[in-house]
Amino acid sequence: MKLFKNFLKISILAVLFLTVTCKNNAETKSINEEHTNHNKKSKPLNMVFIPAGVFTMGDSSGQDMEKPVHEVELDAFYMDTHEITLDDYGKFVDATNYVTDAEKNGGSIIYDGKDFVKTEGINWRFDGSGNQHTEEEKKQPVTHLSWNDANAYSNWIGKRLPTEAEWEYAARGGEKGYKYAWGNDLLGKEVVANISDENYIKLVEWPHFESYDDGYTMASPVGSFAPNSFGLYDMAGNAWEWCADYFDENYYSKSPKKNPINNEPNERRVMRGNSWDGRPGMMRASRRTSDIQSNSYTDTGFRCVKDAE
Ligand SMILES: [Ca+2]
Ligand SMILES: [Ca+2]
Repeated sequence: MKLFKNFLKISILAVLFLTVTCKNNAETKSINEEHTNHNKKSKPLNMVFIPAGVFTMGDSSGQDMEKPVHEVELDAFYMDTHEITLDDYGKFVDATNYVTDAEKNGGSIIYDGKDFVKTEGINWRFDGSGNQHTEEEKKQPVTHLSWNDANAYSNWIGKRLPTEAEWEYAARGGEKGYKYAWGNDLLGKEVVANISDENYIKLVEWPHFESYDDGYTMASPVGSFAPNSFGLYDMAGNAWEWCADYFDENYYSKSPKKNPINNEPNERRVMRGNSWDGRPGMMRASRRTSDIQSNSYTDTGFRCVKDAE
């Protein structure tokens, strides 16, 4: 009888142990594990799954507009692994005969050898120096696009521009919430992104990162550097990326916690991620900027997102 009682005790303890262990495993499944597991199953082509989650948006050591630092909760979504390329945008224009704002509004801004100036005839088919892109450059990010042009492509392909919060959450790479797409340290000598480097200073007198050579004066083919921990490329540098929100520098003091997007109309839209024109500190995932939504520049492009079902 005593033997049976002991057996019963051990059995009950074993069941309790297994129940608690299983429960803990379920609870501790991380955002990044969820990201990896989902991506193994299914996802839209050239997109990655970004799981629902809560993250800390903004930076107390950043610009005033990056404050107050606040918690944001987002639903899951898919994000393009790469910036939209010249190849991608060419397919859209071929299919729709879409005319960009630069073509309607007197050109776009390029470096003319002395300065960055708006130049008649420049549009998405041209590089940052005003040369027509070659066939070999088709994997570079499409630029010289306004927010309107980016939004038109996104609608055509059945996706949308990311909200500013989605963009920052994705750039920070998961539960660790990195300060930069590549991690928390400013930057060492390891080449991790296309920024203003030793090549750029040869072209233009501009603050750059000394002794850092990423190999590119202006745009690089998308995905030329390591991805962040969500598998997203060029979330720091290469091309600036338009986001869906209207820009408001005070938005963080009034934004809702869940799925924020500033839909209060004004003429400016959010841009994120900086470009080949920016120094390392400017690559902070939380850093915000904006422009008039019909303006285009030599280093401004975009990528799309899609709701996860
Ligand atoms: Ca560079
Ligand atoms: Ca970028």
